[in-house]
Amino acid sequence: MPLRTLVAVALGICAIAGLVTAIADKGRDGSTAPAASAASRPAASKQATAFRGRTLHVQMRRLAFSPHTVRLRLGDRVIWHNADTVGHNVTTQEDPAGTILVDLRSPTIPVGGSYTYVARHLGAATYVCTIHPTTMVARIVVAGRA
Ligand SMILES: [Cu+2]
Repeated sequence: MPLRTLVAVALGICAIAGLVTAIADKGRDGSTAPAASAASRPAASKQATAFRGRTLHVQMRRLAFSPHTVRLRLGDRVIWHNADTVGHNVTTQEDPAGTILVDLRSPTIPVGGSYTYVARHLGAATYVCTIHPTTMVARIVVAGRA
C-alpha cells in the first residue's frame, strides 16, 4: 500500500473515532451545549464529586426498613435499596397538623432497584411504603448543618 493511501486511511479512522467520541459524550452529558471532548470527559467525575453531603443507606427487606430511623443533615442523601421480592416505595405521612415534613415521595422501587433522596427540608417525619403500610413504617430526621 502506498504511504499516501496509508496516511489517508489513518486520517479517516481518526476522523471517525473523533465523531464517535463526540456523539458518545453528547449522549452521556445529556446537554445540548457543545463541549470539547477533553472538557466533557472530566464532567463525569465532576458530577460524582459535586455531591458534598454524606450518603446513608436503608435496606428494604422482608417488608421492613433497616435501619428503622435514618438521621441526616441538610444536603445529605439517603439511598433506599430494594432487597426484597416485591416492589416498595417510600412516602412521608402527613403529620397531625397537616404538613408533610421532609416531603419524601418515591415511585414504586422495583426489586433490585434503589431510590435516592437528597435532604432539602428540615424536619422529622414518619414514612411508610404505601403498599405495605402496616409493617413498613420508619422514621427520617433531617437536622440543620452543624
Ligand atoms: Cu412495600
